[in-house]
Amino acid sequence: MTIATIWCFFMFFMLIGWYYLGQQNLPTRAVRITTTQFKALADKFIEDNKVGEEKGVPIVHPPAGSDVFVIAKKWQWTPILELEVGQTYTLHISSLDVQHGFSVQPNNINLQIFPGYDFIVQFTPNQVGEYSLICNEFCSVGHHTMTGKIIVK
Ligand SMILES: [Cu+2]
Repeated sequence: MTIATIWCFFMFFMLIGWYYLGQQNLPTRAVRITTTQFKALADKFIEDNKVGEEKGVPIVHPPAGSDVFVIAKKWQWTPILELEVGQTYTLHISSLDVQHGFSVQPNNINLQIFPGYDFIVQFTPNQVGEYSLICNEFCSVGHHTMTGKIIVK
């Protein structure tokens, strides 16, 4: 019992410690926003920075260091981002319907995305290549098809 109790406390404090030591999750801020407001901001961002399209999904190339909007919606991440290596971008991510999970692979970034909140996170891609964006929160029947892309040049 004593060992189990000590272990419980150790694991509990490791949860807090790992936030600072583990570097597995980026610090985020969340601010309230309606889905209509977020969609309007994201649509304007896409319209202003669109450079192409892939299977109906817009590809955007925002200026280095700018604010970047990503929409999560059953079952698609919009848009496809084209970013520059070594530049820091401010990502704004929100959902227009249900809870989704924003997961960038192979980077170890995992964020829970809810409708009604703008999740703001600083992102600096440090390697050239194509990053996969997947949903890691079950969001009903098409969940497994919910993939997106970040292209780093
Ligand atoms: Cu999902």
